[in-house]
Amino acid sequence: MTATTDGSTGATLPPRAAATTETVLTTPEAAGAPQAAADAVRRATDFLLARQDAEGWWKGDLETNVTMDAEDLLLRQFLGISDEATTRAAALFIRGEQREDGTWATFYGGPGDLSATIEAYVALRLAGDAPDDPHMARASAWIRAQGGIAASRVFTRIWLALFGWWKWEDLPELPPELIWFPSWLPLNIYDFGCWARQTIVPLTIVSAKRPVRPAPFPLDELHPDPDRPGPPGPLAPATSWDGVFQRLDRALHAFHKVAPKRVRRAAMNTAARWIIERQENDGCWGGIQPPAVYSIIALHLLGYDLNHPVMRAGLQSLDRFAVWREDGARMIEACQSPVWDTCLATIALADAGLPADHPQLVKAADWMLGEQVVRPGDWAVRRPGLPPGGWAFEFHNDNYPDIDDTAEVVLALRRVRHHDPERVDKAIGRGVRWNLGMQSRNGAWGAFDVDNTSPFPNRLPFCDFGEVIDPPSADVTAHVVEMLAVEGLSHDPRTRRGIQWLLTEQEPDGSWFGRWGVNYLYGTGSVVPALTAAGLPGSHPAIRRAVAWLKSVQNDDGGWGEDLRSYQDVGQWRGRGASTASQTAWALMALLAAGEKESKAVERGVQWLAATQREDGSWDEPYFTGTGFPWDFSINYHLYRQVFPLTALGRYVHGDPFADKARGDRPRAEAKGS
Ligand code: R04
Repeated sequence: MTATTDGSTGATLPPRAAATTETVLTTPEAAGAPQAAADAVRRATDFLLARQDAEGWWKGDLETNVTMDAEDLLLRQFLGISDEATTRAAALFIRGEQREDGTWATFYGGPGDLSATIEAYVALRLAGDAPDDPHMARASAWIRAQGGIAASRVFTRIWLALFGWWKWEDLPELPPELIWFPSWLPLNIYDFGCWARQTIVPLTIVSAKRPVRPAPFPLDELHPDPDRPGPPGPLAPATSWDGVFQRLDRALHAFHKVAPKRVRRAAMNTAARWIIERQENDGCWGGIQPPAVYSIIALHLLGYDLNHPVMRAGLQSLDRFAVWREDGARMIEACQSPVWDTCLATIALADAGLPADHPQLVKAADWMLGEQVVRPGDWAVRRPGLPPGGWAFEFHNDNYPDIDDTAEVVLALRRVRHHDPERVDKAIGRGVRWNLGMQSRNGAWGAFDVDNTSPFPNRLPFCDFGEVIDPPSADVTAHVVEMLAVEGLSHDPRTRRGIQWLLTEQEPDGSWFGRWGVNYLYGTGSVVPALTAAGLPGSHPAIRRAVAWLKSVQNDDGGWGEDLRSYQDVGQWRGRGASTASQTAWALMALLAAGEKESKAVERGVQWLAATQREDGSWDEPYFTGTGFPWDFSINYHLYRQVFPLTALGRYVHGDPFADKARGDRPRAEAKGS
């Protein structure tokens, strides 16, 4: 078990949230939960209302980890466009994230992460920090002790190979000819989750080109042995999957040497066209930072000048991922969350009791209506006949609307009284039809694609980081089921299959796994409200088991928390961790949906939220409660601490918003047929 910055060593329960909660536990509990909740709702409402953009959206910072910032500096170095001000500001941020032991983690309080620490270290060297500066020496000593560069992930070694700090031959191969695989062939690009697909296609070009720019300094201090590790160990048996894919990688290395130049060139050109076709209006790719970075490098290697419109727009889009902080530090967001934040904020404000025709809610609805994606994207490869109608998470991501955002936007739009109800109904109808069309074979829903469940991408030695497929998950499926229930489709056979799948996914202890939020608290907090919205009574055995589980993991302080280590060590950490505002809210949302309003557990949870709220109506939340890829990539959504407590407290005060509507089964705006 690894020590963390807050000194926790992995005992059954970590210490209570540091400074943040303790300093504000001043509200007298005498007021009673209902009064405390009403006061908290008022203050949280004001806080949120004051933070809406004039255009109607909300957007909190999306905080991840320093690999984003380090790779941004490495990209600039590679392209020869580093500038001193940017480097200095990024270095300031990276330095500020280092911990006492010299490491960087990928989430608050997490263990040192080798790849992140290597990338951050190299970025600081680019910024001029010397290897024998104490903070640098601590980092490199730790890196060596962990096995050095050789033990880092593939992405990290690719970045180092770009400067000759690692050998291209010692990286797994990924050939550009992949772009020609038809969509029925295993390992074709549509077998990968869309984020991996958008990352991999440009990287096939980079790894075919094997570029090496002059290293600005040596990096010997990051190898445990200056003579480098020898070749990798013996091959796994040819009859095992590992063995098969290792041999495939060897064959691809051999192919790299003999691939006819004209074939390679043609494959890379096809890949380049694929990339350019998917560039968004604002110059980014998929609304996420990594594909943009790799796409720019790939196109550059194919001869695109930095002044080419595609490149100019791409580089400019990268600047928009930068958040400049008051202290002059520059933080790179992996992704931006305006649509997600706006639908969640709209729901929260409606739950808080704001009138449905409040001008700020109408404004939010107007903005969301304008964001609906009206043209096909990559999802249409598996659903060619399905009309578009989803919503994406980001400002610009027309190629990759997601099922989760679509469900939540529909739920949000239903909470607003808009002056053009027909327009809203039409938009919702298209969204509902799109989500129904994106149901996977097993009756559940993934985030971006249908039946994205191939076992092969994960086997590639290249894919040693994160998730590379997008199989259905309980949290997304729950959001869709809740939305369909509110649309009066509780008894539709498609909804029933979703419900059935959710019931089979329940863990023996009564919880559900959280794919896109941490973790069983997110899964359970998503599924229980969906099941009750769809008409399951609070007395249903599945709901009772969930309630019992939630009560069993409530902290002594009345809140709930779940450490990210639950993704690694379920036994120790499932539902366990320092209380946080968003996770406490998820537990409360489930308990309230299950009819537990009068329970002691709910009262104590509400009191915890009320007591930890700050003067200005906000909550503090250093802990990361969002998930990009379980364990490998975690997210601190800076508005989660606000919107979920407001929803939970609002529902405590005003009751279940769908109490009468959802359980009826009158179809509303759904476009029938299709
Ligand atoms: C919360 C539910 C909405 N939706 C999930 C959206 C998450 C948005 O944030 C991110 C999404 C990302 N994808 N891929 C990456 C990523 C990062 C985000 C990504 C990260 C690292 C690397 C490559 C891709 F912050 Br390397 C989809 C369901």
